[in-house]
Order: sequence, then C-alpha cells, then structure tokens
Amino acid sequence: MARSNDAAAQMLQEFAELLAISGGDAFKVRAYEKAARAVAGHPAEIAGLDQKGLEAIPGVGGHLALKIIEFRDTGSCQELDELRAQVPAGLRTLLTVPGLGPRRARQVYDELGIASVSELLGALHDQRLRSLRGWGARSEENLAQAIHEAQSGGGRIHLDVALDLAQDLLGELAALPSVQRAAYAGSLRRMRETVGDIDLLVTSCEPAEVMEAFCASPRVARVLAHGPTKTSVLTTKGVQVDVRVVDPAVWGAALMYFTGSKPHNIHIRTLAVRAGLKLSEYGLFEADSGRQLAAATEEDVFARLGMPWIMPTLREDRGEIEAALEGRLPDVVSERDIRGDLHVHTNLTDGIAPLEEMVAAAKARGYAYCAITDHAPQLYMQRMTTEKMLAQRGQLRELERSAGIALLHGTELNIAPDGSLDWDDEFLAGFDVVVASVHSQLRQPKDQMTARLLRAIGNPNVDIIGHPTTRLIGHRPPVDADLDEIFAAAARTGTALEINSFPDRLDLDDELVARARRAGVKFAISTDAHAVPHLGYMPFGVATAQRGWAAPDEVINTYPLAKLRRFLAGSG
Ligand code: DGT
Ligand code: CA
Ligand code: CA
Ligand code: ZN
Repeated sequence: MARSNDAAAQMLQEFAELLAISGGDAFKVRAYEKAARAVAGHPAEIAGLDQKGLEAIPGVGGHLALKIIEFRDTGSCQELDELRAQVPAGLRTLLTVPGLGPRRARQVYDELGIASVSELLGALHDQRLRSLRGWGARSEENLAQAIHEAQSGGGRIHLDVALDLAQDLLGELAALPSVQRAAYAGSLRRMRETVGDIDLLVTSCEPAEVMEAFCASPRVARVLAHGPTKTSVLTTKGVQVDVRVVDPAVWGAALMYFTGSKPHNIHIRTLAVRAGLKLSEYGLFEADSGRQLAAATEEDVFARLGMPWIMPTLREDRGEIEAALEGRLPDVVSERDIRGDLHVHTNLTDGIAPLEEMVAAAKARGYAYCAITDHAPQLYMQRMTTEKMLAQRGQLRELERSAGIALLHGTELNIAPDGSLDWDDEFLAGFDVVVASVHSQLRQPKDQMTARLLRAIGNPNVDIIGHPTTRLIGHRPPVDADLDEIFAAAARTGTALEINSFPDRLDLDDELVARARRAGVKFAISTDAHAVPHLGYMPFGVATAQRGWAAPDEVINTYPLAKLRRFLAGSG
C-alpha cells in the first residue's frame, strides 16, 4: 500500500505546480516543493503524527501542517481544489508532460494556444517551439527525449503510430538514389500489439551517405548513435528508430535476424548449431568451412534449415518452428480472406461520417458486405431511439439497391451491469446482426462480470460480443472475468467474439485468441470504425488473429454472405 506520506507529498507537489503555473510567488512555490520532498522522505508515517510531529518535518511550518492534516483527514484540501478550478484543464494536462515544467507549460499555452499533449507533440514535430523566447532546437530535443524516456518506461507506442512513422521514414530513405531496398523489421513487422522501437533495414552501395541523409531528416530530433552501418535516432515524436544498412547479398538473413523475435531467433540458431551450421545476420554458414549456404532471401535461409518460410506474425517461438519443421504450419486468416466489416458506426450516433459515406468506403475496400451497427438507447449520450433506428433501416435498404455491396442492418447494444440489453427480444430479432458490448461499470467483481457477459452471450439475438475485455492498451486493464467460462459459452451458443482492430484496443488480443480457439470459439474481425479512415484498421485485427493462429474458417467475416447469414441465424 502507498504510504500516507507519498499521497501528501503528491498533494504538496501539485500545489507547487499549480501555484507556479498561475503565476504565484516563486518563494511560495519553492516552499511547497521543498515540503513535498521532505514529507516523501520522512521516516515516520504522517498518518500517525499530530500537528507538532508534522511541524518537526523540515520545511513544514504551521500553515503547511494544517494543510497536510486537512488532506489526510478529508482526502482533499479546499485551497488546492480552488487552485485547480482556476487553472484551465488544458493547461493542467500539460503539467503531466515530463520535462516541460510549469513555467514552460504556461508559456506554450499562452503563446501557442497548446492545451493538450497531442498538440504539444504536433508543435514539437513542426518545430514551432524553438522560436519561443528561451527555447531553441536543443530544448526541443530535450523535451522529445524526456517524453521518449517516460514512454519507454512501459509506454510502448501503438501499432498505427509506429506504422505511419515507419512508412514516412521508409519513403524518405527509398527516395535516396543509392538506396535499393528499404523495409521495416522488428516487432512492427511481427505486428506485435505495441512497438518499443522501430527497426529499419536498407540496402545501399553508399551506407555513409544514407546515414547522413537519414540523420538530417526533419523527423529526427536527436541522433543517439551514429555509425556507418547502424544509426539510432529519436524522432520529434519521441520514438526511437534504429536503421541498419546491409549488403544486398545478405538481405534475407539480415531481415530475418532483425525481424526476430529474439526467442524465435535463438531457437532457430540452436537448430542450426545442432546441424553443424552457423546462423547470423550475415547468413547461414557451414560451421567448419565457413562456406555460405544462404543469405539473399528469407526463403533461402529457411529452406536450408529444412523449413518453409514462416510469416512474421508467427515468429514468437510459440510452436511455429516445430510446426514448420513438420510441415504443418497453420493456415491462418489473411487480409485477402476478409469479405466485410461487421462493426461500423455512422453519424446517427457517435460516428463522424453519414451512412452513405461509410458504405461507399466499405465498397471501395472491395468488401462483399458491411454491417452498420450504431449504438443503442442505453448509452444515453448517443440519443438513440427506436424510431431513429427503424428510419436508418429504411434508409439502408434503400441505399442497398444501388450501393453494389450487401448491407446488414445491425446495432451495438450496451450490456448493462446485470447483463440485460437495450430493447426486447422481438425488436432485436429485426436486426440482421447484433453486437453487444460492455461500456461502463468496468470494475465489477469477477463473478458479476462473468455472469453479465454470460447472460448476453446466452441471448439468442446476440451474434457477436464486441471488444470482449474492454481493455485500452496502455490506459485501461481488461475487465476481470472468467474468460474460459466465457469462451466455452460462446463456443456452445455460436456467439462470435470480436477481434476489435482499433490500434488502442486489439481486443481480444493474440494470446486470448489462441486460448479462445482451443475452446472452439468463432471470431469476427471488425474495425469498430467511427470514421472512414478507421475502416483501414482491419490489418491490425487480422494480424492479431494471425498471431493467435486463427484460421479463415474460424473468422465469420471471411464467410460468403449466405454462409454468414446462416451463422447469424443460428447463433444464440
Ligand atoms: P521492441 O522493439 O521491444 O518492440 O521489440 P523488437 O522485437 O523489435 O526488439 P528489438 O528492437 O530490441 O530488436 C529487433 C530484433 O533484433 C529482435 O526482434 C530480434 C533481433 N535481436 C535483438 N537482440 C537480439 C539478441 O540478443 N539475439 C538475437 N538472436 N536476436 C536479437
Ligand atoms: Ca524494435
Ligand atoms: Ca531496435
Ligand atoms: Zn462500437
């Protein structure tokens, strides 16, 4: 349990920051800071101290002692609450940015109108901070570095951010005349749910020139390590990128090595050693003679090791090497197999685009069908009504005549804390597809949460459970529920579980997909799109399914329409 001292120190520190940011007297600010440090470091628990005992802490006078007592006994402090109310929320968020500090937070807020962390990152990216009084290129770099360090302390970046950045950088590299090939490797190529750093691989006859040009990129804030074949930089967004230039003749071996994963590499290298071979990023060699056996392509290297090529999403040493050696690599679902999206919102609820635009975008992706699944009345802020839903159905049926894509009318229900749903069974039966998801009361105890989900799964009208654990990567843990019981029930009732493709959800995750498969569960890989670009998140969901070894026939939106309709009619 956190010591009472830590909570009080935090309160004093916040006090100091809010005072500083609202232009308070510098002396007072320092007094609060000093007291915060003293309280945090005090050997005795403040919970057991009276006013005299508190005043004995260095830097804590009578005034601050009273504040600490008020905070300790009531859980808050009136003067602090007032101060909080005076400081605009946007400005307060800036205080959470490491390496910024209250004075500079105030400055960027006042002078550039920056009121959120993402606006700050944008300004960093556009180099708008360096022109402020007291700033320079160096202070921008330091801020980027501080943000990066805070992020790498557990905060890995989301797949979409990593992919966009990697593609931008690869574009810059590929534009250099001496560059032949350029690709990303590492966890991004394996499509792990988050990425620690980005690994880029390049072939070029002029490595030094490539590295110079790369370090000069406007996206690079700071060069961490600079060498002729390996360079590491920090981007303006605080992301670390490693670039390696390799000889075109060893492209395959290098790509394989830097794609990893590390456990996968180690396992494969052990097999090589056992066969009297040596495997490195430079190729596969005979150990005795040093003769090179393969290096140019990944296929060549795998083949000389007696294996077919293993797709990157499987390279986690979770049995893929054994399977490859025995010629039984799984046939996993791929983007080509996906025939439609089964979780899509419009501006009838919290989506941004109107129905026509979402449908046109789904059609443009080449889908055979698309479900529209706006929120139901229980999420009050969505202002959904039965009339609106029926009107949308009419509009959708009308649109379908000319849309060139089959349209399913659906909804995303809210699973109430007791497991009940929006609308009665009769109304629900009128939908083509029903997604049901948990959106609130996420901290229910395990038995209640399990019962809640089981009740929804047991409803014959529910076809798909949306984002089953409700986790938000890096922000919110999964709900506490007996997942094995839920998987068993979903399999028994023919209720699909969603693999939500949103890069901050990826829910179910890869390991849960594998576990659910063993129970016989079917999946829907959906985007939960709230805007047209979100339809493009599908590859993240597909990669997650691959990483869980899901086969095409385990994913209901690979089915042709007639088969999908049979599945939907049969579930419950
Ligand atoms: P990340 O960056 O934490 O998301 O994960 P990765 O997998 O991208 O790891 P990273 O960037 O440290 O290294 C990239 C690849 O390089 C990694 O997947 C496999 C390879 N690698 C790195 N260190 C070692 C090692 O000590 N042994 C072997 N066999 N491979 C390594
Ligand atoms: Ca990496
Ligand atoms: Ca790396
Ligand atoms: Zn949704």
